[in-house]
Amino acid sequence: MTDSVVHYRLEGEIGVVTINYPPVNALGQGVREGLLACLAQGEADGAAKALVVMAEGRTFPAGADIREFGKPPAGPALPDVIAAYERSEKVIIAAIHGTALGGGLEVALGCDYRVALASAQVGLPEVKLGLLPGAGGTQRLPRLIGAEQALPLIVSGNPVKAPAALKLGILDAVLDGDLLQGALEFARAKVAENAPRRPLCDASVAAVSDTLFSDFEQSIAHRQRGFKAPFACIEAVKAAAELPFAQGLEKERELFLGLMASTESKAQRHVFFAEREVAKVPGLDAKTTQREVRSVGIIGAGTMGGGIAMNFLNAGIPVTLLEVKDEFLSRGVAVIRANYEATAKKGRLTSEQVEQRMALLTPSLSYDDLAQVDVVIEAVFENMDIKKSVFETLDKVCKPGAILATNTSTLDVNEIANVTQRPQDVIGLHFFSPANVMKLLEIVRGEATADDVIATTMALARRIGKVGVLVGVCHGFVGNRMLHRRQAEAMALVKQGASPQAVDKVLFDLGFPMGPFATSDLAGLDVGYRIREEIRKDDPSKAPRTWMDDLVEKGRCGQKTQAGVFDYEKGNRTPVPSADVDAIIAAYRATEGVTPRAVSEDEILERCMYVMVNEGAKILEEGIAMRALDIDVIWIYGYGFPVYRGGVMFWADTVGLDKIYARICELYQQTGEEHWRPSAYLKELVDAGRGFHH
Ligand code: T1G
Repeated sequence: MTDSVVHYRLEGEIGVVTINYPPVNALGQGVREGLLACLAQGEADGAAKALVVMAEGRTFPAGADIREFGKPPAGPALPDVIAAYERSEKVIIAAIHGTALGGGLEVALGCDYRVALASAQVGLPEVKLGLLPGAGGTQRLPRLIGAEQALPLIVSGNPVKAPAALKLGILDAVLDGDLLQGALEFARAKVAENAPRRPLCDASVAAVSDTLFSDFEQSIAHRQRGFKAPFACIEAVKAAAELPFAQGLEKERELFLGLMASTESKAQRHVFFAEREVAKVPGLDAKTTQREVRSVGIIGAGTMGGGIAMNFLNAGIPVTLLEVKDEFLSRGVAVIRANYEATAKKGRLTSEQVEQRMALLTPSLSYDDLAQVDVVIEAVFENMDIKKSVFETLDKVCKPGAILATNTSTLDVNEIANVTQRPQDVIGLHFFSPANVMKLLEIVRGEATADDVIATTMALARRIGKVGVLVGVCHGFVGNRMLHRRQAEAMALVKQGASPQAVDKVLFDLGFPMGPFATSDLAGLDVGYRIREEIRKDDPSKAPRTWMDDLVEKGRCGQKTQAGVFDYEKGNRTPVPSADVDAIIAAYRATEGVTPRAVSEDEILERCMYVMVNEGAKILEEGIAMRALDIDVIWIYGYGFPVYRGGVMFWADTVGLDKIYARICELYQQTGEEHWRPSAYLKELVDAGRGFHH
């Protein structure tokens, strides 16, 4: 008999059902079975006047066991377990600690009362997995707190802290001290006052305004563009308001099964696990020691340096911020303070939190101030000579064992490491702009980088709220190497006849927050122009002039000049196609001897996306990324790839690698261009009838 993961015992006159299924007491098959068995024990126990349901370990159940999804369903089904608790003759109290999420909260809603520790949180995050609460949550929560209050919780999927949950009416009491003792006391009081059972299935949803659901749907339409689950959540809550409980449950089930089978949910569930998998480095022993990080030095107080500094200040880690000139340093510090004050104005920081952060920041004009820091991150101009001289100095100044990191976005980390006597301590920490906002951190391991440096920086990424992904050294590492391919293809499409707005529309419709040209306008066209001019100084053929250079030389630098590839009205970030730009492109085509042709949306999508899939496959072949899921996570957290498509490589699997491979071979045949040379790994997968993820 396998040791049950749910136990029953009598505490005085109260029966206690306790779940013990690490790590998060997920409601797997064994737990569901155990809950029914222990309910039967409690109901048969004459000495038990009421029952308490709780869990050991970190948390009350954090949801259904998502590792079971996609496998043949094994009974008992969670809705049936919850119904059994709801139908019980005995009063049942859920005692919550940790995070009662999804099915966990749904189990608690099947109980008559709910109490929780003040530190607990409750929520229905299913929508983040492309699902909806599928065990009665969309029907019981509106009956408990009303549809108007239930809607935002279910559609956002965000948890609420215990005190707020008490105010909403989800909880009946918030306890201090020992949960079990508090729950037993609460249960005894309910027994003493002969408190009634409160099955939510017998309640009805309080009347709502006629336009509640349509108004709410309108309010999320923009942000939830392309997602399915949020709109299904609204439909389910609407059913709760309009149908009897049993029929509402049926509607919820129908919607849930539809979502479960959807590509969108499979993609979002893939991302849920992938963003946790990336932290696990194959071959790096989980017990690898880490170096202590108590303080950080950052070189460069510009946009990147300042943004990087904020991540550490937010995590309570002291930062020494070094610049070469006082004027740059003061401006950098002022920008950091201004960012915090803007956040405080939105109510997301208190003024004392702003001061706490600023107190951890030490501006400096001398490398000597970095002598004792544990990690240094340089964020100076993207020029190899400058970076080398910075690392030569760091090598002399920093204490032994200090980790020396470069924020370069494309340069060779090995070349930088080799100017020091300690290449094993050198690593790349590639932040994405704006560095205090974007969650992705590409962690670039050099040939000599030591394992404990990798382990330390991967842990540090989590500590500052980043999703750290380990990558190897090549031009552009993983994200930018694929991005450069897409940008080059987008430029080629425009040269051949597509308009910039047509290219942007295709990628916007796929789900990117904006297309490649609107993105360039946001970043500033002059950024790329300066890099190309640098390259052209050595060898013009390496960066041939394009219509983009003409734009910059005419002062069209993007949003910041209200004119770039597109026009922008003052104070408005909406890109407007420009006749001037069309003329510049036409003139460019003429000088290149190109007669423009019609370019279909399919061709735009295939060429912009398949070139990235092919590059991603080559990146895997070369070992620059460890797994396809690492590339997926990079594109979702670094470039806003739609999470409901799972990442570039997951999306490729849904399109079909055979179809993609055939098109790549065609394009290689037509153009002979290196970036269309089919990846050998991609061919191997296609020949084996596999995808990147299976
Ligand atoms: N099922 C299975 N494993 C889970 C899990 C779950 N629900 N939640 C977490 N894990 C694993 C996770 O993969 C990791 O494993 C370990 O636990 C620690 O997680 C019917 C259908 C609870 C806030 O969406 O939000 O209920 O990597 O690293 O940062 O309506 O996990 O160690 O092997 O994230 O402290 C709804 C998902 C499910 C909650 C803890 N519930 N989990 O965060 O640790 S659908 C959720 C979380 C559902 C019902 C529907 C977080 C956490 P490993 P972790 P953490």
